[in-house]
Amino acid sequence: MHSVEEVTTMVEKDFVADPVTMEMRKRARELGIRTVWQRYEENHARSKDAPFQATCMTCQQGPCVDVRQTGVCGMSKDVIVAKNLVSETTIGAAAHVAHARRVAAILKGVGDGSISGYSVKDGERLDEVYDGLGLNGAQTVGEKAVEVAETIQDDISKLSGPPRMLGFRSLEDRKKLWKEKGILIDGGCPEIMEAMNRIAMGMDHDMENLLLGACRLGLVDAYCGMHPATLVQDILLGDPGITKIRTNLTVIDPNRINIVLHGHIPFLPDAVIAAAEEYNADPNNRPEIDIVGMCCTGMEVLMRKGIDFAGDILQQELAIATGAVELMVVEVQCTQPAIVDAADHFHTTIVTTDPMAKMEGTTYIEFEPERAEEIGRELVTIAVENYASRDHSKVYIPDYEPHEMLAGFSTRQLVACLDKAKPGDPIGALVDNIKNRNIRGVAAVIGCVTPRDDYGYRTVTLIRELIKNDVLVLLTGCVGTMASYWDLLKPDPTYPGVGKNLAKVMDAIAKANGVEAVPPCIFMGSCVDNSRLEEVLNATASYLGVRIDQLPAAGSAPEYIAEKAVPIGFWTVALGVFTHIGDQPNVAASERAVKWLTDDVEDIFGGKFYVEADPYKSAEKIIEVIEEKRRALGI
Ligand code: BF8
Repeated sequence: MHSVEEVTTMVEKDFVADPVTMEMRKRARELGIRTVWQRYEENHARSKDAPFQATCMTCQQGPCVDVRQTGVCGMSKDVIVAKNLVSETTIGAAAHVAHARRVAAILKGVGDGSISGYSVKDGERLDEVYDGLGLNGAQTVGEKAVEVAETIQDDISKLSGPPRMLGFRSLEDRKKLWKEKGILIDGGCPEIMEAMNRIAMGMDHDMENLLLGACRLGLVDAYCGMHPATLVQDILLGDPGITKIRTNLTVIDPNRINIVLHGHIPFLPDAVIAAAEEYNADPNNRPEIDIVGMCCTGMEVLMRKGIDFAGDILQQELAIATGAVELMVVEVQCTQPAIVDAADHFHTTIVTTDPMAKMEGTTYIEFEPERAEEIGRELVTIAVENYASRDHSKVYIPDYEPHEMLAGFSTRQLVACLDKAKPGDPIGALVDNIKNRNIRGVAAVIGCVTPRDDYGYRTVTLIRELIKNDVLVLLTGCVGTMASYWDLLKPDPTYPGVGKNLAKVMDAIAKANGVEAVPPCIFMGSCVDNSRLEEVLNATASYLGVRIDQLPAAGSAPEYIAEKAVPIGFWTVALGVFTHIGDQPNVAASERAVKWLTDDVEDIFGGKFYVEADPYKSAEKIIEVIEEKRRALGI
């Protein structure tokens, strides 16, 4: 358990915070725009003890705040914190299932011809998913698309029986274990309903049963949310290809009409990009439109379309504070409602597009996939017309070059690169280097960015420590793109800061692929692309003939903030992964719950949570775990 002091802001004197973000924070303050850091300070000062208290807001006998013995109903602190955690996990899983639901409907519409703005771009992926789900009999691409879509929809809704996607994407030994331990799930929506049911007043009062329930929601998130989302996006928008893009707020070009795409589901963004290209193709239309991405949608469009990335969750008000954004299009998740206040200082129009994510003070244009092209053009027109209202004297973009980022590493791209290094045996190329200690182990560093510390401190320091010690780092989510601001995704043949053995492997892979260098870390995409990480784990475990929990591998979400991260964490623990989180969820009031999450659960699934804010200590522990796993494997 951690003391209050340990989880408050960390600042290290030698750490250089991103100067662009720091300068824009100052600019925002001068303009009277309250940023997330300011709001964090104000709120944290009042609520810093809350994570260490058991508080139940469920029924009207309460609320029971900072429970000392039991709540009014007699509920123990252990059960209160477990119920609260299940609640958070349910919300996170629901977000990813809703994402999958939306994209499956588009796939179905493309298949049956009712949606014409998208098409099957990756037939190979469609075939792989169609076969993997055990489907057969379809004659045409359209029929296959419909069947895959309906299977995903069935996985989401079915009352009994495990999702077919789980059968397709997880290893046999895991499925067996989950069945034995009673967490094999039914359809996503019934699971979410039962999770809400079990946390209703007077229902589940067994802490372990509740926490196992959170593990179930981890599986819901993965197999009814992230996996289908990634797969449908690959099928319809194409498998990512390796691409070089630029990052940070300075990609916003003061001489262009700027549209920021913000959210998580890249279908409307795809239509906006197409409409902007159409606009730019006419030489009479000047200045040109520039599209930049933000948050996970930004990661989706950088991976597939080579669109520059303007900012993560903490930078959204700052993007508007440049004064050069005509339009911010938001679909779902991770939107800070404060962008409306920021936009009030400028001409920026914010358009919300999803019926479950409306925001007061914005323009609402619902995204209907059947009208994608038309809506894309409508949004472009809004941006173009709004450019006339820009006050050029208020434009302020820090004078720094954007950072370079080599991205687009889907699992297939990664495997293709490895295949060049060891033709016909790509996973062998990875495993050989793990066995001979050139790569000590693999760590996936994922998730959000917190306003707690010096911007970037925790993640960047952790990654630097890992790569220095020859740990291969795979990245997804906001921490991944943020890492690029410290050039951790820039190919450099001198491999600065990379351990000499890991650098040797990277150099060999680069040479085999005919390029000068590969980046020190591998960026694999958005948060739903955590599904790609399971592909890597499964392939490696299968190749070695071991379980996932035996691999010299670990996961880390050093700065998680969103509820979505919580079911992802329970999923990785249930997969058998040692899972580091930088901040403890609000469970510290229960020693039993903390012990279960950080210790007991390992006996069940082979994975567990480990909480540590300090990046040096976290890196040390991850390396220690990797070494233990190596010893156990005799390598
Ligand atoms: O899904 S990393 S802050 S943008 S939750 Fe959100 Fe976290 Fe960013 Fe994407 Ni993922």
